[in-house]
Amino acid sequence: MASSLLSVASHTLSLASSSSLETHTGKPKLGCNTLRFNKEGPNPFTNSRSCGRISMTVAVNVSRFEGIPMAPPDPILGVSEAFKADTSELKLNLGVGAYRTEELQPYVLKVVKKAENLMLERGDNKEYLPIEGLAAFNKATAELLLGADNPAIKQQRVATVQGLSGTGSLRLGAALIERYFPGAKVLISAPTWGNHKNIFNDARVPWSEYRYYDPKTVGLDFEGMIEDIKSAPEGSFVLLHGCAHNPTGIDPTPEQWEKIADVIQEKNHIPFFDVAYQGFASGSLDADAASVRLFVSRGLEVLVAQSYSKNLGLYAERIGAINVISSSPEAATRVKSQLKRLARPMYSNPPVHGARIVADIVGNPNLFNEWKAEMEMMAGRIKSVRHQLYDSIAAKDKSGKDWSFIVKQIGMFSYTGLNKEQSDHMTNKWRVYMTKDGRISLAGLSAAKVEYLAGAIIDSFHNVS
Ligand code: PGU
Repeated sequence: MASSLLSVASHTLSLASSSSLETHTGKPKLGCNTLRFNKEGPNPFTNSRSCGRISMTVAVNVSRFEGIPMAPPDPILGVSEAFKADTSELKLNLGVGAYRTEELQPYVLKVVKKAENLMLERGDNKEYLPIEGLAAFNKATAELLLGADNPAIKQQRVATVQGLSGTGSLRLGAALIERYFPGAKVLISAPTWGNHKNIFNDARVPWSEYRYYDPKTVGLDFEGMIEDIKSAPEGSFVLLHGCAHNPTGIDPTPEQWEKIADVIQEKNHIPFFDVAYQGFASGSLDADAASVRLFVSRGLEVLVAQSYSKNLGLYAERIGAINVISSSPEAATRVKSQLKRLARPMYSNPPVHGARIVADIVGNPNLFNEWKAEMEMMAGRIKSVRHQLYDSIAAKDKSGKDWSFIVKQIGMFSYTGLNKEQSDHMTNKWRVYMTKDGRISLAGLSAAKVEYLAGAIIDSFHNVS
């Protein structure tokens, strides 16, 4: 009985969806109306649907959402949920890439608090922003990325649109690719940040992977990377991590970046940079933007998604931008108009709070310097626990295994090389929460927990296969 009800229900659902398709393609609608009634008035237990000459009544004790399966937990944000649910005193969250203090508490930058106070003093309003976002933010963010005196900015070849942090900005870039480069493929590093593939899948942009990480050397598979970029169809998009590659923490050297740019240029590919860690890799905003600036200085057209989640700790404010550097100001103007057109039906216009914070900090030399000092402090703390972790593992592990990759990697993460079973063991036995690809966020580690973590890693590595 339930199954026959279900089949009627799903039939009704398919009629409903075909009618909406016909509306989309401009064909006349079938004129479906969903009514609920009986002689006494509305009946909550039946659902009568009339579609032209077809009419049926469906009992609604079977959910209309029956066909929707349970989604799996998110591989990164799901780790934070599992961590919260754990009552153990030992628990340590090294899953999400979010900065913590030595006391393992979230950190709001002092300079951010100052900017927020300024906003209150000024009595800023909450009016809608334009679709493209806050003008002062867009100017500041492009300048921070490219350098204020970059010729591309002077020649007005940069289209910048405020986005919903790094993710939303990548999504806008993906939507632009889908609409104006139909069939073009995006090349993604193997491995990469867990959400990249979702973003391009949902935007219906085909992608394939290029080799990046070599488990044998625990380093960059540079030859493989170059080969794969070379053999991709001309005019592909190449997604590159501007600095502090997530999850591996392995970046190309400046010489390797030059060679990557050579191949991309030869093949007429379009680089698409994801810059989520500017200032967080080295502590210097300029040094961390060098890869992007190199490509722009060669006159290449480049897409860049930026995020202020990490470097300003504005995770929940959802502040970032998509920049498209074009070869002419006219192209940049048209691209910007289309980015706005893509944003409007998705979320209309972006939130103002984070944009004001960034614009106020970057636009005020005192606040800007305070930010740089705080960022250096955060990057420095992460570097320090990275070295402590290496020292502790190297001292404890008598097996002769070379753990020096820990200190060669940069940024927030260490890619430990632990496999899924070993990572599960880290969580199940040691209550160390981490992603299943063996990545740990060093931003979530304190000096006090280093010894404990070192013991957990050694145990998981040697005692679980
Ligand atoms: N790009 C990369 C390479 C990232 O690592 C992240 C965040 C983003 C973009 C997007 O960050 P936004 O907050 O949208 O600006 N990665 C973190 C945060 C958790 C997540 O997966 O969103 C991480 O732990 O990998």
